[in-house]
Amino acid sequence: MKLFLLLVVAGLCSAQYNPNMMDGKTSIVHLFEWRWADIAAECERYLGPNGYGGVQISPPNENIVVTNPNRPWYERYQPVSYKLCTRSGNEQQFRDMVTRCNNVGVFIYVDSVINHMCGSSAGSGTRSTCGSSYSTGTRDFPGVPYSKLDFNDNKCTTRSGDIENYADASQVRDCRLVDLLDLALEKDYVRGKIADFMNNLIGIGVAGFRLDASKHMWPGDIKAILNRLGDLNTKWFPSGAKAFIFQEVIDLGGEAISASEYFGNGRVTEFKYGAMLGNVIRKWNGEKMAYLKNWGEGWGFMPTDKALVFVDNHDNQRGHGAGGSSILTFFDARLYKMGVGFMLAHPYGFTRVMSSYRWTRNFVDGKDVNDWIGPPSNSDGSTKAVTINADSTCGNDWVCEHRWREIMNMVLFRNAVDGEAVANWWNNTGNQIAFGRGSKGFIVFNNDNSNMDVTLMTGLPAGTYCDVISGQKEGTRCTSKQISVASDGSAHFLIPTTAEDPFLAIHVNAKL
Ligand code: AAO
Repeated sequence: MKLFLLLVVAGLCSAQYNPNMMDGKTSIVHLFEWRWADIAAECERYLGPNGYGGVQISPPNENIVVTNPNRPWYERYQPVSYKLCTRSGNEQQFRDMVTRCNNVGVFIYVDSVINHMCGSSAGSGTRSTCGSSYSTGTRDFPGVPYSKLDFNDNKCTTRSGDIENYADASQVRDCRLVDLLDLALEKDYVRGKIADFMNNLIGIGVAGFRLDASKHMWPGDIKAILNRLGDLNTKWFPSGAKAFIFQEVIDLGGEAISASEYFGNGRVTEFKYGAMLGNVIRKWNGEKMAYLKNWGEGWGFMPTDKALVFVDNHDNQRGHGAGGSSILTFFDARLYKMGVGFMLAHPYGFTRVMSSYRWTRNFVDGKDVNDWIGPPSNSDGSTKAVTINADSTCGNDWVCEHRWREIMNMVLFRNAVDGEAVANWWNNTGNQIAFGRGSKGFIVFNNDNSNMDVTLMTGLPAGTYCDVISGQKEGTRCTSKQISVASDGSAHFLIPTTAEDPFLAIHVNAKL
């Protein structure tokens, strides 16, 4: 009985760290600002067949329409109601996306903005994505409904009503983040409205949630909301399965609030990961790849089973949030592919791949003044479709990093080596490193300014393997480089500094 209780409790607790993905899948992709119709098609034509386990979607609920600047991406972080109605699509399109993605084993993770509503200076009107009215002066959001009783105005002690000092945990949670009207999450009524919203999504079939601005919510308030969530839809998930939870908490150290306060609710974003990996790959601050030998907890990161990791996210790829200029993005494609390649090869954390749209950066005094630019859109403000070119890249200014051969193939690498520990680590004293994952896969990087010509122990069974960075296995041949592993497990690697991608990876599913 004691054992039974222990199992039940462990089962309940462990679920929110578990992404609920299909067996053998290990990564999700953030399809930032994509339309639901495009995501549904992408699940069927690309993500399912190419090893992706899920999609983080942009906030699906109604938001205010910001016109100055003109339709920035960030308007979606200013809710007006919980109706499923945004530039990405309406409720029927949302349901169609969830059903079609789930049916091909690619699950949906919803970016949930539950800490706040829109900015206090928005005024009043019906300029929202579904026409719901709002009045920020009186704190009225009839579409929910919320009234002035449902906000933290009385709890916040700063003069401006905004967060003024991140060293004070109470104001970070009870005051307004950049003017956004802060919901009173300790109220039963507010918790109920948020739980209804999330349970509606669970009923439709989503697999989990990113909790936006979690640092700005008390961990206990989040817990109280999570306790009200029902089990996942048994049409696609085992009975008793709970929604996967990952909380956005920026903790680079040195503030009043730490990420560990949120471990009891689910996983937490590890922002140190992308900031530090960027420094290493760029060789800034004296960093070098050889130091990656104890990457993970050894670098002061949170425990691996609590971490959600990424090279860049929708904020720090454009200078919002945290991380600074070290963050690697598609703008630095060669370095970016190495960074994402390393992330997907290394066992630490649960991995999220970023998929962006292109915009023209314009740095003024070190700040990109175009950081607000919204998704590719038509003159009426509607978001442009994701078109697919003959070479499988995307059109209409969608970058589709997740379709880059090197990145997609490393998602498949991660699936192939899932559960295997780092093995056969090798490094020179600089930026040439190599490591395996058990006897399932092996990766080699040359980020030095000299050619790499080495014979290394891979730990892989003897045979001929296709390099999945310069090409891949197609039928019975390799489309590019091939590597032969000798009977003792060793192999010869040659990576010139001038290589288009100065790294190389092989795994058991790409063996001839
Ligand atoms: C927009 C306008 C505002 C306006 C507001 C209301 O830009 O001027 O007042 O509307 O009208 C996004 C945009 C915002 C936008 C908002 C609403 O980024 O610009 O405001 O939508 O439309 C903090 C939060 C974190 C948040 C991040 C952006 O803690 O939760 O700011 N991220 C999420 C979303 C994000 C979204 C929201 C939350 C809001 O991912 O897209 O905002 O829903 C420190 C703190 C961090 C803090 C940063 C930035 O970080 O630690 O907690 O993040 O500051 O304020 C070093 C430090 C690092 C520090 C960093 C920056 O790296 O080590 O700790 O510097 O100083």
